[in-house]
Amino acid sequence: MKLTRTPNRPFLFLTVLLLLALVAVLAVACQNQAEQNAQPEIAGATEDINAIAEARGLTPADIAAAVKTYTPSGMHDEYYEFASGGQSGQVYVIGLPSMRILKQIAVFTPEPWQGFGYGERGTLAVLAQGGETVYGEPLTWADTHHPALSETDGDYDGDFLFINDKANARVAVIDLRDFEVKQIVKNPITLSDHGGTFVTPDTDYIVEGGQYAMPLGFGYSSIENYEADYRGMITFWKFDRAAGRIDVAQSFAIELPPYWQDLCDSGKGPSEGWIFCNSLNTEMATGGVELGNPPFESGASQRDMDYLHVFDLEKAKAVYAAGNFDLINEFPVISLETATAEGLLHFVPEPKSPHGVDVTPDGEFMVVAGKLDPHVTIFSFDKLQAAIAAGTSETDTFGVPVLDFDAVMEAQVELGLGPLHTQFDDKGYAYTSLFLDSAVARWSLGGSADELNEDPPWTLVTKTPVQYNIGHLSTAEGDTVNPDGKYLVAMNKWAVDRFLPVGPLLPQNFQLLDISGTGTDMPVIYDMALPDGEPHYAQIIKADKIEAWEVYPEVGWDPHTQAVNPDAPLQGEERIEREGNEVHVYMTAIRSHFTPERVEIKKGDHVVWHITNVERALDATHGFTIPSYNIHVSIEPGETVSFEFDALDDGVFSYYCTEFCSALHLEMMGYMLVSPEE
Ligand code: RUQ
Ligand code: CUA
Repeated sequence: MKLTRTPNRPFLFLTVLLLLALVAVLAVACQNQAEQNAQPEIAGATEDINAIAEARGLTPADIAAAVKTYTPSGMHDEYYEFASGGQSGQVYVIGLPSMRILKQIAVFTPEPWQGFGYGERGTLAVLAQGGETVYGEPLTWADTHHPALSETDGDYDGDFLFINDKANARVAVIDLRDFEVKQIVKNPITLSDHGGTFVTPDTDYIVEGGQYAMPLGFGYSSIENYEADYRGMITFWKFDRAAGRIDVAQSFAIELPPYWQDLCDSGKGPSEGWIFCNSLNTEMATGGVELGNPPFESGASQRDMDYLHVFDLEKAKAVYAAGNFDLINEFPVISLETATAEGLLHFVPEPKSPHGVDVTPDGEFMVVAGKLDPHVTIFSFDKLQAAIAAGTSETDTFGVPVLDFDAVMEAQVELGLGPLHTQFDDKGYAYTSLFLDSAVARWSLGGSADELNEDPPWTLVTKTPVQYNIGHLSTAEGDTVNPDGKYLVAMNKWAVDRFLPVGPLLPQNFQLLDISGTGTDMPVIYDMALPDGEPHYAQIIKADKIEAWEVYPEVGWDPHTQAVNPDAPLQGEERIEREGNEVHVYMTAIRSHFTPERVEIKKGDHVVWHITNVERALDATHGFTIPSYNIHVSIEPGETVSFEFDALDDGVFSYYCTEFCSALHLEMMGYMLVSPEE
């Protein structure tokens, strides 16, 4: 056999070469032919497009929408959209205009693919930072709410993303170099939040506003003591950009009346250093319909006006720095009394059961939408300053100064039913979601933005119906001092008739609107079903602002320290070390094997296992699991992960790679042999 095979090798090689040459010649010939035929083929394709459109019942507007959004294979999107994943506790990363989902970032909830929360020490430590349930178990879900991109000079800088958990009053920090969550902080004085996260224009602070009033610090008090003992709050988390972490030791809160603080926004430009938050239930309704009280939804909607909370953050920082605060659960809280005495909190009446407050890109105006008022109300920052300087003798029940509505109000624009949130573009337009009308309203701003379009200031320009019951909307770079316009995403709460039926729980509907035009030109150009509820808010950033790593910078990288792990196993240094009944496994992964391929331990051992993916190739990720141990990790190129467990039972456990990384991926495995105790 040997003798006959050897002489045949050159012949085989020649045959293969000849075949390859033939293929190349044919390919060139085909290409030439295609180039010669280019003209007739395009004409043919146009006819086909019409035929296809007719067969599918597509209108010219549909074709235009398709052309605006279709992103051929290999072409990248223009924008990233970071959308909260609602009850999934995660964040969605979506490309615009294609609306393709690029990633789901694990934040508050275990996520199997990324191995987040499945044994890996670093991810378990991040999840544990989020605190425990009242039963002492770690929290493993969240109601992710408002993502906020970090800003420099009021513009998204693409470095970090923050998001709050409404259900448990937590805030998370995501590093956009590797799109991984690095930190979760639990609010030390309240259980749920709503008005977060919002950043100050240089990301010095991350704002977390409260929601439902309660005794601060979690204790019990009878609801009959609501006015005396229940309180709202706002927390200012200091962000340490160099460390990429919230600096809890430099953070503080302000005690607020037991109204329900709602959404907040940060001042910018002239209003930088000021924070604005809505409130509802200034009636201080406490429910108890069963006792003959009005139910919450009407009890909290009696008054025509609630209070816009206006914070002077510079003053608050000075009061905090002077140590003029109380400690609740060891967390600094500026009392309501101090806040009032120091003049760092003012109220402005706002109609009616307000929801969103949004500061215009020039920082001159604050736009408030009242759910039960068909107008948006625009307040002037200049007028606000004048009113604060003039002073007022009017106060609320708790002694907080209340400014005169007419003195601060600049304009009101009637838009329709159920206005909620407002975003902005580069043409001097504002866009407000109308929940009850199921529409997006475009209206023109006044002030310095007035010159950017032909429309008279403070007027409704057009409305585009959306499907259905829109909550938030987001425009490209819409929360910055410099919005792009171009696209708007309507985040609809109901989908009803938009998609194939999938049972009683329907997908959510993100709709993309083209807002590059003016006047009434504002079509819906894409419907995107999202298989998670309730994706709440999103921010959209230019793609070129994100500088994501392709692979980790060096082999042995620990994403939780963003540095090389000095104990990372490296190629040639793989080993198993035993100290008493503690065993350390130092393993490397590369296509297509783990080293070592056999790990022999004893029943009862405590095992600490480290794996480095020594690959430097883009996308050469390996996964790792040991059956029945509930361990799963993802090891991206350069990364080192560690996990630990007790070998509880003797037996034979085949560990293997869970990413289809190579042709011999199925062979990328090994045996953990646990021998019975001696
Ligand atoms: S708030 S849908 Cu929970 Cu963001 Cu207005
Ligand atoms: Cu590594 Cu499959």
